[in-house]
Amino acid sequence: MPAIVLVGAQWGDEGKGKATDAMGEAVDYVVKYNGGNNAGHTVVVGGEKYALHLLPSGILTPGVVPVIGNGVVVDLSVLFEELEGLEARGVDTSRLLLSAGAHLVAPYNRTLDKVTERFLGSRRIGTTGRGIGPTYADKMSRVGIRVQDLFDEKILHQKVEGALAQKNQLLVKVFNRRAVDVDEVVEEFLSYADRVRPMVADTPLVLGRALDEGRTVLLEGGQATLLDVDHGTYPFVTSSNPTAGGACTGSGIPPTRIDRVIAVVKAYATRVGEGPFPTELFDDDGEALRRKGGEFGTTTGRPRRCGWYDAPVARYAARINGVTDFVLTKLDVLTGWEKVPVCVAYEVDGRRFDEMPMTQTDFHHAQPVYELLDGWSEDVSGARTFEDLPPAAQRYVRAVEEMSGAPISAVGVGPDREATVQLR
Ligand code: 2SA
Ligand code: GDP
Ligand code: MG
Repeated sequence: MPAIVLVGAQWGDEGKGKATDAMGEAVDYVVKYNGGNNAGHTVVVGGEKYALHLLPSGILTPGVVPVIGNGVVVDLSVLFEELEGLEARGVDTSRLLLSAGAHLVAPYNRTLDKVTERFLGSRRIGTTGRGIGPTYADKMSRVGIRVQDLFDEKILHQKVEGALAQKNQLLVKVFNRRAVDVDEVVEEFLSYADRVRPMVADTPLVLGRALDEGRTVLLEGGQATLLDVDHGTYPFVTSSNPTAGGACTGSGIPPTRIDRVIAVVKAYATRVGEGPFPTELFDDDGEALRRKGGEFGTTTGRPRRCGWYDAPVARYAARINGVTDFVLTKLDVLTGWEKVPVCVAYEVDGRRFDEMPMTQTDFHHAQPVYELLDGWSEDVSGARTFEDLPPAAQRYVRAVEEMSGAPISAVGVGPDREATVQLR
């Protein structure tokens, strides 16, 4: 039975949290498979606003089993802070499962993230400063600490010692910081062990069995396609695989079990942090999109860079992820423009590119080629069927669908769970 992947098509903050939450009772398990508390999902339920960072959005739906997969990096202090915050608001968090294979964000990796960014100066990535990059680097270098290590003090000590052998040299000699004490780190990790124990599970086994029993599993991507370490705008990316392939490695669910890949795409584009963004606006239109769309980071509060819809980016996401359908979000934010530009191709030093250029250098120099679509002035936030939308908004939806390489199955017209137009 079905495993469904849900990914971001652009640079993140497309509204994946709302889209996951909206699937609600139709799913039995919601699995976060990449990233950590660099993610930020704002979900509005009945006027109540929830900001989630590390927990899967499915935690808000009664009956759903939320799962933190092996591909996630977990900051335990944030995990418990977030759980306590939800419990205080009456959310039942007792069903949460945590993969024994997930990696832990060590305190020294938070420090390294911040000092490395400062060290890079103008070449910085604009990370969230949550230690995500250094923790994935440790995983790949085979000096990472995993959830299961919390239950073997001897191994934990050995691993922390191993990880710090090189890092302390770096911290002291390059970054002019004091060395980190192995025992202090081990003690901090161990202080969480008893609370973590009941939620730890062999999640690939649990999910495999759930699929065998006919349950529906939703694999929820953090960040987005163009922030993917392999397929994004490297090096201005996060250090994991938010794309559909990452859903398999980050959860233990094989590709043959995936039936549907939904990509969430905003009706315009935004980006946080550094890196190329061809349709970025530096004028009043950009400011208006930011204000009307509330485009500020859920995790760090940073203002998001804003620009027009980029169809080559959407087509790229459709191809890389094998998208079966798009959820188009925030159409309501576009109300009020007489004409809405949509990027249909790029021009790079006099050459036209209909698809994403192969090299970063070309993408950095890409100038958008715009088509102007008719705008609308009516408030669309009350629309619940396609026919409720004004004709120009209908044409906008159909035009971007035509350009983006997969059908649109739903359109978001407001932050609330109900503010959605179902198309199929
Ligand atoms: P990191 O911290 O190593 O993952 O940063 C690397 C790049 O990835 C970007 N990134 C994000 N972009 C958009 N949204 C993200 N989550 C938060 C949100 C962001 C926030 O939902 O609003 O609150 O600032 C996210 N997480 C990582 C990041 O900007 C770097 O470009
Ligand atoms: P995510 O990281 O992809 O989950 O997205 P975020 O939650 O970081 O950012 C999306 C923001 O847009 C949140 O504040 C949502 O409440 C809001 N949102 C989602 N869908 C819509 C929509 O259709 N219209 C409007 N106006 N806001 C939306
Ligand atoms: Mg977000």
